[in-house]
Amino acid sequence: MSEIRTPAALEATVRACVEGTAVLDIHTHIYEEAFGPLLLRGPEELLIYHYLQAETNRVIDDLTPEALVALPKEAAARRVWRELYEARSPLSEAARGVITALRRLGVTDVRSYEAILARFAGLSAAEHIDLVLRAANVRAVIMTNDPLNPSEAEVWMAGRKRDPRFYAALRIDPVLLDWRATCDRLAAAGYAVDRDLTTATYPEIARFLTDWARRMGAVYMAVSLPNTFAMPEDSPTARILTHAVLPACRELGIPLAMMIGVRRRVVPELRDAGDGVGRADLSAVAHLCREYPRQKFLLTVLSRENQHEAVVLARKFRNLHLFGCWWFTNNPSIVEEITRERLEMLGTSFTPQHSDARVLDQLAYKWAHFRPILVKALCEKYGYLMDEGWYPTEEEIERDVRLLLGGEFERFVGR
Ligand code: FIX
Ligand code: ZN
Repeated sequence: MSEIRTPAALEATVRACVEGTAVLDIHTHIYEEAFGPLLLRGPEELLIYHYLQAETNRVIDDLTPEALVALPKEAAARRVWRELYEARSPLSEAARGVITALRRLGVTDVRSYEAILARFAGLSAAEHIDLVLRAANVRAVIMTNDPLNPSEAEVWMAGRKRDPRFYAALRIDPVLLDWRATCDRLAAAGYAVDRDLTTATYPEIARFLTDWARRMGAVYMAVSLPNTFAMPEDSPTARILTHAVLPACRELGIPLAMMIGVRRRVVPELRDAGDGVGRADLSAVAHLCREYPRQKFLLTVLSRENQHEAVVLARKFRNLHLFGCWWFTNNPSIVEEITRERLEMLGTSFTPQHSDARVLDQLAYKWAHFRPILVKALCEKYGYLMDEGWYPTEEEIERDVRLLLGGEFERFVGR
């Protein structure tokens, strides 16, 4: 176990460990092969990512937002390419990401649209998954699974062979946030539920959740919550959370992941590209962690203004695990700030990033963009220790990086 004594050796070791450690990506929207067309992949899907639709919408005036998002895939991708890659340089994080992904996946001429399409033509889903996971050095991903999506439910009910690199997470937004509409769907599926949330309805909602979580082998339940989320409160969301979701999580022994701070459909015509952000009141999270000490919670927050408060909360509660730089915070300048802040207050006891990939190929850029930021942040922190005569070994750095890239999450969830 040789100690690292110089800044150059530290840099080289941290870089090798961060690049060489295979990641467990704990929140994505991609699917394993068995889900067929639900798995989005390839250059056209990369280009029509809703982050890029939002950026294209800003620079055109011949199409309304509705018309832009309604373009067929091929035309939409070409239009994004023309506006964001030909009429101007792809400097934004999402636009740059497409170039990084294409390069890492073997496109040699990233200026040629035809060469880009040709690189992926004829690739099977299985080959594509192998290529991307290898290029991104991702060992496994956690999907986002919605049993109320009929195309998804059909695959689960068919019980096809599972890919061990893909884990499930049960997404429960419709149950918590749109009870009136969801009630009818649960009733149609054979659960004795009532729109008025009678006492007998909660165990039936919990039964729906436990049935699906077991069918999927869900690692956690997850919900994206608006910035107005409040607990305790007399609202359908708070009541269902208290009387159905938490009992179901308790029975299953799994965490609840809360992603807080989205303002859905600020510009509804833009669909996903029209969602925004708002500052949340995290006393709701403090309430839950305190009232349910044996329930584990995963937390990520969307507003930059909530990040520091979230880290302080995580210091208080061992049943709270912070993860990822979500969506509008997944920009290098903000990721660096948040990662340093978390290392400074939590050491290694958090998961600094997830990809949120909606398109398989995005794994290649999301992780390629994150790793150098982690290297920089870690070198700073080990460097401070070395200044005072604490010299880390390669094995210690490897261990710490493993914790940050999935190991600490696995410890937290007990897997
Ligand atoms: O709610 C979520 O899981 C969000 O990550 C998505 O809905 C969002 O549209 C997204 O893709 C963010 O990266
Ligand atoms: Zn997401």
